[in-house]
Amino acid sequence: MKIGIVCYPTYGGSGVVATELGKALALRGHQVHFISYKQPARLDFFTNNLFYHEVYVSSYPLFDYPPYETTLTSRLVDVVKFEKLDLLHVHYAIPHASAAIFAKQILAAEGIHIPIITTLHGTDITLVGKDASFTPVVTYSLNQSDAITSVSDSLKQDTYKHFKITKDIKVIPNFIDFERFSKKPREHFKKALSSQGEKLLVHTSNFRKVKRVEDVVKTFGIVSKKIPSKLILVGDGPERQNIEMLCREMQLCDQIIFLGKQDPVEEILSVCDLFIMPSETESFGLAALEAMACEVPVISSNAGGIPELNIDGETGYLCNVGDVKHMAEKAIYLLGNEDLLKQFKSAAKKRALEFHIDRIVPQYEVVYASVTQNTIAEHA
Ligand code: GMT
Repeated sequence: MKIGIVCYPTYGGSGVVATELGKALALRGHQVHFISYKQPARLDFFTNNLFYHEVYVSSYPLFDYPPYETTLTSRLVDVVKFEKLDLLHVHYAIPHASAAIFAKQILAAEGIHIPIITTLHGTDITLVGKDASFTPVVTYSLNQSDAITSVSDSLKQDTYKHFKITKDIKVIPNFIDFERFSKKPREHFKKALSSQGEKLLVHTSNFRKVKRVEDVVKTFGIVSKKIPSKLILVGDGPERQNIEMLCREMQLCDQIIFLGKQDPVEEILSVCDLFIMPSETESFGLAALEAMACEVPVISSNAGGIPELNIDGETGYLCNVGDVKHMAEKAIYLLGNEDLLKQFKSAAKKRALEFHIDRIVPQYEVVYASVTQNTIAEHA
């Protein structure tokens, strides 16, 4: 099949999932065309069936706000026609779904039928999308999509709650590539981070408010009083400076290591003992899945779709949002019991295997087949 993928090119979860999906589809023999304003961060190799089409946005001085959606729509029309795409798969509703639906209508006027699949990732519904100023556009573009998928059942229910959706939403969870995300023997690295054999707690995120990184630090503040430990913070974003200030106020600077944005996150996860994800909302929790694949159990909030991944008392623990005392209690309990920790580490990996890329990607192919049936019959 010839598949167009529209996504954000940045390190955000939706862009990562879209790019990894495109790469996997290309390996499975499809021709994949990425369409975005920058080359996606994870698009680190090309083959003869993997393409990237850049969207250029005009900087004409009249435009206080660059008309990205209009330019994207035009580019979609162009790529669909020139490359003879079979379908467009857009990731993150805003503004990708509405741009795709407009492109579909333009193409329909020229007698070209292009099916649109919209995948909902989280904040496009739970934070940004439910802002009333987006409601009519998001509702219309979802209802006009030929198929809608969401990364968890929780996000599916949120979508029905916040928008009048008349279509079925198919849940296809995030997935993980075990060739990259698996525990690597990195003893020298472990020694460098925990020279005295301290336990290593880790958090990776884009340091946005919704991630509640301050709860990670507060939890660690309690844990470090009982368990010799260090906290590794991976990633960067708007809250980074506030978090640095908090570490200073709590006099934890010696025990907290800020690594900033890191590509080989699997190398870091491989030497860690416990992942902390206290998010306010989280549609799935891809970062937790990456940790679990590297045999790191997870202490998380019970927000959104996280309980569909992290199993309380088996792969980690679930706590109410903001309950740092409970999170710390559970962390101390687990880190203080070597046998239990070992058991949780292997349970985390076993659970992650259920989201193996080879199990999940074919579910998207089934959706593609269902929306292209008529088109392919027409072409035949
Ligand atoms: O984590 C983020 O805030 C980025 C965001 C995105 O859409 O780029 O991630 C969302 O999509 C990921 C991939 O489907 C999910 O694993 C994340 O849980 C989700 N984030 C939130 O819901 C906050």
